[in-house]
Amino acid sequence: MSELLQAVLDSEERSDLRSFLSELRQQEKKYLLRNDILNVYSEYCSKSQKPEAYYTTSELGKLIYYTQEIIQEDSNFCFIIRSKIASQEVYWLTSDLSIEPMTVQDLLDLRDRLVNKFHPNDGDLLELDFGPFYDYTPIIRDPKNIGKGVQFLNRYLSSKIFQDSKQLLENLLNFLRLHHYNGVQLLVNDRIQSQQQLSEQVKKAIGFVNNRPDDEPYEQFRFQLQSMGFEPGWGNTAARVRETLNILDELIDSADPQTLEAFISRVPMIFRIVLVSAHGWFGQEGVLGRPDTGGQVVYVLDQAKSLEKQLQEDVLLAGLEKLNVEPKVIILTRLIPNSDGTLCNQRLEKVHGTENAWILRVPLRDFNPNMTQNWISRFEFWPYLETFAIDSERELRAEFQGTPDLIVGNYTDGNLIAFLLARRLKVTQCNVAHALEKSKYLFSNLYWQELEEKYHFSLQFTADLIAMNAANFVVSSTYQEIVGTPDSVGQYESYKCFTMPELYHVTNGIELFSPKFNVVPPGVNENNYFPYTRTKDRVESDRQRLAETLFTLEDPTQIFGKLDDPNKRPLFSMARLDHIKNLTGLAECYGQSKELQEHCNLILVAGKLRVEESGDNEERDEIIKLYNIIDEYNLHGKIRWLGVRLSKTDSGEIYRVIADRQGIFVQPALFEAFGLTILESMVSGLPTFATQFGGPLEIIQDKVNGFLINPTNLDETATKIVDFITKCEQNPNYWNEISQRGIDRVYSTYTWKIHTSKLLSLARIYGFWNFTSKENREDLLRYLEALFYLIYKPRAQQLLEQHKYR
Ligand code: UDP
Ligand code: LCN
Repeated sequence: MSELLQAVLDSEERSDLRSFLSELRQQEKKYLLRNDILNVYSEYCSKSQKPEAYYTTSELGKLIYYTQEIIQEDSNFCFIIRSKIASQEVYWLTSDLSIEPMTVQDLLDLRDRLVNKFHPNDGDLLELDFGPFYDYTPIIRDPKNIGKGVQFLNRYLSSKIFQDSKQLLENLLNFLRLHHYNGVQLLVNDRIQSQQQLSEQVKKAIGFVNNRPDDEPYEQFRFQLQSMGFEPGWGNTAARVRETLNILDELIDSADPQTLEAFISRVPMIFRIVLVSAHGWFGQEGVLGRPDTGGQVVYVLDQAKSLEKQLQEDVLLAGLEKLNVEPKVIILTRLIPNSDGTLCNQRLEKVHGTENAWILRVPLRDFNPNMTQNWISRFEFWPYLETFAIDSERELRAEFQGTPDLIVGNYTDGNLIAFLLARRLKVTQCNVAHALEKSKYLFSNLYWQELEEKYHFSLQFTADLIAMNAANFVVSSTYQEIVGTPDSVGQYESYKCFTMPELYHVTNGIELFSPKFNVVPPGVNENNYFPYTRTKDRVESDRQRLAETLFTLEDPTQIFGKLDDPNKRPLFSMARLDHIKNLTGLAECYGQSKELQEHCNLILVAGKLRVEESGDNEERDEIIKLYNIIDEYNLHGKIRWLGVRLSKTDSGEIYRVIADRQGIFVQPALFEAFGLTILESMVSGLPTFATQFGGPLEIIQDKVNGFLINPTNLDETATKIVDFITKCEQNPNYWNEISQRGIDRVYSTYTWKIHTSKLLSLARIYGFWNFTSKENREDLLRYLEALFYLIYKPRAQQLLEQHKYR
């Protein structure tokens, strides 16, 4: 029995619970989510004239705080209580306060009945349960360690070496033998045949390099090492080879997690990487701000550059330079023949500033040219993934003249393609979600049938389940992306248990305590985004041109609004014009606050200015809404709305121009998975106000290096910004303090260097783990394949049929 429920029943508040249930019965809604529950509770408290402290400190208050959902059926209730992160308890409460625990199956049936999709005569639905497949793997116990998979795995593996050193060291030796580059053996050769020999030869080799000067190049003693059983890959100088051998020696003698990680991180096993970002516009110029095209493109491009650099450094340090080892990174995306002035119709494009990182664009098979020659929304892209993966395999093999060592998927479609490719190529698969749509749209699974025509969630959620379970490891940008916060469910967590009425029930969709989850936040491109005070790195003519564009230029084709007083402090935001980005909410907040209007102008860089220029439903709705708000609150003369596509350099400079005027950046999204614009604005030195819903909650430390806002509370948001401005006016240094702390926060925690060294280290450790563990993934992968062919594929084919007539 839930301790929270029991506490209420054992106290004098038992009758309060009864009255609260009666309040719930008066509600029109029968399915209440957390916000609704809090509202009903607050109404109940005020109606019953409860003292203020009761709201939070009473036993009932505590129960309500942890209750995520309440579902009413007849006059009884189902309470879904999440008293701990990543775990839920479900109870059935009757009017006489008897309480019964409910099984997951009962809960899913109840939800189905709610949408009238329960037909007992039809028998049961397909039930998906991934739980048994995780029985093979070690599981994290404490929720606070979720997302620290690799640390856990290192501890686990090193304790195994300790317990059963012979077997694991044998595995390690076999693992070291595996590595080649273009047919050249790396690390160990046939002269070392057993773990015993490995241990002896390592000591001998250490003795040998100990007598050589630190900086002696590896090439000068390569052959002596070879005769002892060691091939290239241990280091580029005597000092580096000695260091690596010493780490291995320590690992053999007394394994601990740090030594294991230090050693495996040095194993030269990754030279070729594929980053799959399949849908939409993927390019280096002229694509950002288009529908579906935002942070993911920025993330993948910056990651590719940083990975290449890191791989080059690793190759150098491992002493592989003379073998002509050339790391290569390929971003795999779709080719769009009608490319609207972008380079998305080019097969191969080099990534700027790299030696060997490329964008490889593979065309979709020509089905109906009206579809496949044009941009396709991410919600419609599903029928093309399988054939795209098959065609891409051939192209990748040709480009690499071999196979890649790691495949990283991005977003649902990229992750599914990564699964298909990794399966065919037998390569480590990593998943990056960016944003999981399931939690973005309320009741997206329960009412999937009604939403299907527009969103095709049945395909998306099935693809998510397949890819996230198949991945060897998952990289998330924040902890809450996996398991949320004490009062909100995480994005991955929302896949744990849900119903797709009439399609399937998911009773255990993902193991959140699996070490496959790793929090590795992205960084920010430091060449484009840097503090506004670094004047020597700024181009004066760009600064002037962009200041004019932002505040005074008249160009009705791209810019709306003329400012009465362009010198007022700018309140700035930049985002795609999506509903969830809520720029219209920000405009409304500004419109409702006379004080904000007095102190600031509102400057928005977003989407397009005209409905007829947009091919995206949500963008069109938001354009109309924004014009309505401007008229309703008469914001003419106070607002500028720029429907421009900025070049990469301009998009960096624009933040700095706002900072020159001691402006403020506001990110008002209703939900933001991570929020790269927040890093960009902070590193530029702009005090940043960002949504408390999602990733920004982890990026910003409230009132220390930025501010968190509840964008649905317009009044409170306006007051927070006005308070900040007032404080700045009283103490002119306050703006600088927050600005500097924002800059420090990004440089200390969010750099691409930190990201890629961690990512590569993960790839190596998981490579080793897969090799050594007895885990049998084949049964899981077969189950996932069955899902793909039996559920995903027929539905994708149906959608393809519909595309025929577009
Ligand atoms: N961006 C841009 N022009 C726009 C809108 C966005 O250059 O009109 C860029 C922005 O600088 C950031 C990215 O697109 O690098 C948006 O990333 P974020 O993670 O904030 O949001 P997403 O669009 O991925 O949801
Ligand atoms: C998608 C989003 O919605 C953003 O919140 C992220 O910052 C972006 O991807 C990059 O991961």
